[in-house]
Amino acid sequence: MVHNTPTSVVTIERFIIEQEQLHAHATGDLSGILRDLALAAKMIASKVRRAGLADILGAAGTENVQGEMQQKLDLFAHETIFKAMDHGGRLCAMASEEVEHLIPIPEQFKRGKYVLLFDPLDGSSNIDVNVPVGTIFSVIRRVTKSDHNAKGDHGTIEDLLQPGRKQVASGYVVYGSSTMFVYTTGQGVHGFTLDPSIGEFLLSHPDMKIPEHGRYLSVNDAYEQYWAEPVRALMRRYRGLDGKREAMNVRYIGSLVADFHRNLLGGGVFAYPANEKSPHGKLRLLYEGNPLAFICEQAGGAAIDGEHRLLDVKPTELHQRSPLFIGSKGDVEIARQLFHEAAQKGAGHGQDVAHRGGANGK
Ligand code: AHM
Ligand code: MG
Repeated sequence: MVHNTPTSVVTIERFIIEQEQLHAHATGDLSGILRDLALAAKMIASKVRRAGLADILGAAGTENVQGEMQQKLDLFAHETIFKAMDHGGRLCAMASEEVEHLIPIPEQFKRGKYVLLFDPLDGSSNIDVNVPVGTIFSVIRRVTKSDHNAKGDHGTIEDLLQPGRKQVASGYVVYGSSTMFVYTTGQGVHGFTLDPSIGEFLLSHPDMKIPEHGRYLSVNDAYEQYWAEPVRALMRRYRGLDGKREAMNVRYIGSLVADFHRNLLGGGVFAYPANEKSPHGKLRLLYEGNPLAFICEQAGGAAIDGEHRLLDVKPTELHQRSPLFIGSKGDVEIARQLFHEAAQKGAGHGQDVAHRGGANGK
């Protein structure tokens, strides 16, 4: 490959094609999905950049499936991704954090062998205060057959509800001081920065790796009063208060993609534990947890829901929530061990809900 000299300019399109050529049997479908997503990301980026100027700023006045206020830009991002992806003939169904049910491919278009799950604009409540937001996506190969219809059969809920380890690609876009597109197809994690003057994502962070132990702890402390004792013990450990490790620096933006991206580069842990008020945590397994877990593992990190590897959780609902501990392998392992010990002692740790199914509620 030619992209490993520091001076070569590699567009995301070219990189995707080069990666595809590593697979003898690739049909180009996955590459097409990634290219369409990169186009959608550019369209969303250009809108987000103008958020403070355009009349688009502010709440749209409707509530999404989880009952949160949708921002106008959430709707724009959702529509943009849907319209960029519906007609390529590569997908048989989609699911979005903004929509309650499976999103079918319109009848007139061909159906393909993949499903796409996405969070169109995560952290959008931060837009009004000019904080980075992000898009997260996950691509999985369908499990149902597709040979009864000339245009291919529609995908089903079974195609969407697969464990995260089945992902063939995942990624995120962070709309920050620059716009970055970061993705994996299981061959490392690669980051591209948008050059707005030419409208191209250029390879800027090839083969990203997260340090084994890191500097940053990202968690919302306001929930401490609602955490189970093992979570409190874990946070004391991360903060160096029990004398067993050096204190980490606390950084919490409250915008998952931005928090995750910083920790991927600098090392550390992002934690959204279950708590008394949100017994399943807040973050969604399919749109947030799994795609970032695939990225994190590919970068050498880890992601768990408490005791278990996140990518092994079998989802039961589209909008299922799950506790999330994600980041540097060594730091996530501390959480896993501590929760495991608490469970052995019979104390429980309140993070094991994702395995019980029906984890949609707060
Ligand atoms: P959203 O999907 O409605 O935007 O919510 C998800 C966001 C994440 O970006 C962030 O990590 C989390 O909510 C913050 O939640 P909290 O305010 O409870 O700390
Ligand atoms: Mg979200």
